[in-house]
Amino acid sequence: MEAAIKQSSLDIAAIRAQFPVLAQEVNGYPLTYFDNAATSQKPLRVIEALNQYYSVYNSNIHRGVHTLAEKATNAYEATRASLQKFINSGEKEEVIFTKGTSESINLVAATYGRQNIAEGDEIIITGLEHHSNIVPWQMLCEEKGAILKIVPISDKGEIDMEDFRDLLSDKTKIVSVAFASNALGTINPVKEIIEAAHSVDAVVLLDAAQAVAHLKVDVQALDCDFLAASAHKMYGPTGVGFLYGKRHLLEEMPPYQGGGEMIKEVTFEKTTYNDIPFKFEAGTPNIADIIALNEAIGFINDLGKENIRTYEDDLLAYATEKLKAIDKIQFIGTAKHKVGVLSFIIEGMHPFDVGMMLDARGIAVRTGHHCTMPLMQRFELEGTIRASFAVYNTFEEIDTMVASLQKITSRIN
Ligand code: 7TS
Repeated sequence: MEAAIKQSSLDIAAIRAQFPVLAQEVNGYPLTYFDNAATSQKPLRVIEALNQYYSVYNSNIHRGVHTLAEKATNAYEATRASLQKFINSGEKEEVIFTKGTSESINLVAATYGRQNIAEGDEIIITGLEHHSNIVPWQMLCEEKGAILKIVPISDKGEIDMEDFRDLLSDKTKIVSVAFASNALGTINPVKEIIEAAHSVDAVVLLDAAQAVAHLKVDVQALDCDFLAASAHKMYGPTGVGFLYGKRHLLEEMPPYQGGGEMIKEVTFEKTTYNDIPFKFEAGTPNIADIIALNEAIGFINDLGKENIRTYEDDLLAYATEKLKAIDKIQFIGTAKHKVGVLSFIIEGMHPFDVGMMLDARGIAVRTGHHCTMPLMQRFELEGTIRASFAVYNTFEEIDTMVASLQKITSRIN
């Protein structure tokens, strides 16, 4: 198949114009930013929302009677309402603001996990998880004497549902899996996983860090119990993210941290806790960034998730086809269903060196283990070179990367 540039319904030039960071040269070359799985760039409307908050209505939320406090509170809560629609949760109280995916998973492990996991219980994850979806469960298992079970990963980078079903039993209490893999791009069969896990009464957490900006996420249709994500991978600011949880679970869970805002009444003898979501939002949150996240959601909604998905799929197909021309390239992760992540190695070259040489040409890729060391061990690799796409990337940028790789690899022949 000849790689083809497909016409998108999106105006990519107009989209790029909204991202000031893209209009620069790096090391004397126009920036090609292919590190979107690590963090995406931010459109002007997100940057301006931050500026606006600090310049015009900086104020603490939920406590003040004054005008600025009310404005800040309304804007903060407006983001929660937008997120509710964005992931189609039944109620906005089911959306809790956190620092990001890592904190969201830690929150569940430290509250639901501590409350419900006992010695001999089992928690299932897959072999492609990010460290953020491994370590909190390991810590919990260590504390409780529980057992962490791992669904193996095939050579293509997929899980086999039969393997997953084999691990499921009455002992399974939590299943926590990536919606999509940051290192390989694999989209897991999450709907099937959830149905199977529910058949043994286990709860399911989806790590949606790599899904929210690229795939349709409907927590009610999926029927997941928890879902974690980060704003900074969906065109929003760093330092914020969210946890979705079903109301009855969140209500039964103990608080994560103590402090202001999460209480109803405090005496030295006893404290009663606030209702959800505030029970889980102790202290002054990252108000500005949460407000700016609303603009990131607006940016995605205005373009349309379906349009974004189609365009990124075309970029991925084009890049996969074009990169085959590189001598001694080997793709790591060739799953049937993938988000726009392309991991590869070049025989005879260290990924880090390739990354440095691409950077010298203004091309930003990620190299290394991508915080998935067990997955790299599975492929007997130290790391890969990873190009990951966002809606502002272009076919021409892919041509630039391929041409650069051709030059780089010609030196080792
Ligand atoms: N889960 C997945 C699937 C991720 O890709 C990441 C971050 C996280 C969890 C953690 O998110 P955080 O916002 O709490 O840090 N992934 C990457 C990456 O691929 N390169 O840098 C960060």
